[in-house]
Amino acid sequence: MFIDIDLGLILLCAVCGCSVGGFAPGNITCNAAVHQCRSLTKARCDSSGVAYRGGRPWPFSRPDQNSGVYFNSDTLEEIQIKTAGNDASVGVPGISMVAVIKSGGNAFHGLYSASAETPTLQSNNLDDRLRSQGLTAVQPVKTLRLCLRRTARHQLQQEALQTATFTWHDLNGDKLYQPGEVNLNLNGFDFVSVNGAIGNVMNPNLKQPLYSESATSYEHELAPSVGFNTSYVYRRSTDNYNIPGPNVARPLSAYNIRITRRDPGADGILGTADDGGSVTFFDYSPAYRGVAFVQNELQNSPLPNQFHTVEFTVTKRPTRRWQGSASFWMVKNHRWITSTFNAPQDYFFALDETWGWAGNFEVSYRLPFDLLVAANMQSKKGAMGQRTVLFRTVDPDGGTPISQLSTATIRMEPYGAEVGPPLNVLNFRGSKDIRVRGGKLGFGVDVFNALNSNAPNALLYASGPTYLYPTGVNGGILPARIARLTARFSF
Ligand SMILES: [Ca+2]
Ligand SMILES: [Ca+2]
Repeated sequence: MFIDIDLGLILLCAVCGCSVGGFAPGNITCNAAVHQCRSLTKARCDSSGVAYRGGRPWPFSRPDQNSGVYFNSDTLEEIQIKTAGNDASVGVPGISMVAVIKSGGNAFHGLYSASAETPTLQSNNLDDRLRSQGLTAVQPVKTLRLCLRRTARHQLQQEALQTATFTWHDLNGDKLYQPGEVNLNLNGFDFVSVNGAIGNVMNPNLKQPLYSESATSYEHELAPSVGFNTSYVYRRSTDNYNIPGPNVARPLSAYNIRITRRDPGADGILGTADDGGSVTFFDYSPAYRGVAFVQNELQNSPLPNQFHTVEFTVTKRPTRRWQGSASFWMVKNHRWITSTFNAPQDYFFALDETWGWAGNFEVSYRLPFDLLVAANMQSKKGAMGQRTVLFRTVDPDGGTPISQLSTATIRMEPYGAEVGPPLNVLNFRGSKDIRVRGGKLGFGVDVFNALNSNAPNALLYASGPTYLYPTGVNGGILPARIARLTARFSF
């Protein structure tokens, strides 16, 4: 249970929507509009009753999942927030907000507000499948265990600036490291990789990525106070790069050791029904082993990303007691999952050619006695991804070991081959204001996630026991349905 009591700090119930389109569709995120009303003093919130994994309390798990921005609406005279249907004058995708800040005066004004959520106002949206994956609303669950087997490596850390990874030979089999079990020579036979400044080189010709956008929109009045808007946006980014960039000291031709392994399928276990075919990838020649052959250089990728977005919106201006809007957009992606290519396998399924979509629906109605009721629905395509397999050093079938790379994570299918259930979030709000001497008294009730959806925001795609498990804040799923009661007095 938590109770916020804010003196002069207002809970702003801005219904946040899905960020549309964008240069990085991986970041097309839906704030789910649930539990969006936060005070400036978020640290006072307790998280009991909220789903979480691994026994770790999430002190801020219930607030919005992406935004770190909190508005104090008491400072705003007027505000307009559009989650969709922006015309070409809005240069960036996503939410557009226009606000007029209050001007000062000699008269003293303020607002007192209190709101409450309790476990009795909260539902549980866990089902048997999620419970079997270790999610629970009331108690900590088993921690995901990382099993270190004999191929475990020893890490050497120097002043926390860089990390070298070596192959560890547990010569006496006691599962403990003793000096002499690893050749710590950075150019020696046990060297696997290095992270940090030691392996990075400057590229004086590096350019900043260039983002360009073309947009066009069309508006038409369908009826008095009802408008239709459609827009098309083309976005393109060039000269993209990923930190730390490709290793220029180890060319593509160095990857000349062919390794063929059997795909263990989604369960990560060989010899079961879901096994796939064989996959071939490459390890680099031992001649390129050692830190002398690590020179990561930021380089502009010649491969551009492109996005086409179309959007349709119908808006009803506030007349005859009601207002509302409905919008729908789709985006066609042409996005490189990585801009860094070293080994031939880095090109495997590296292009995201998916379609994304989302929709918003909002309506509010003013009943007699100044009772305001509102509903807001957001839908969004489910989490997308592609299955990967982590191939370890030793081939269970006795084939060539991955001697230099040590391990290889391989994308096994096109991006978007895995699509989670759509995210549908329905919220309701009712409020009533009463004029009293010296000010205005208001009462409100919100119901967030009325459908009690448990759709995941993100999933794990690594083949193995946790394949397609939800991951992230709140166990990776939408927070359960919850009601909030609010009272406020403004003067
Ligand atoms: Ca040992
Ligand atoms: Ca299998």
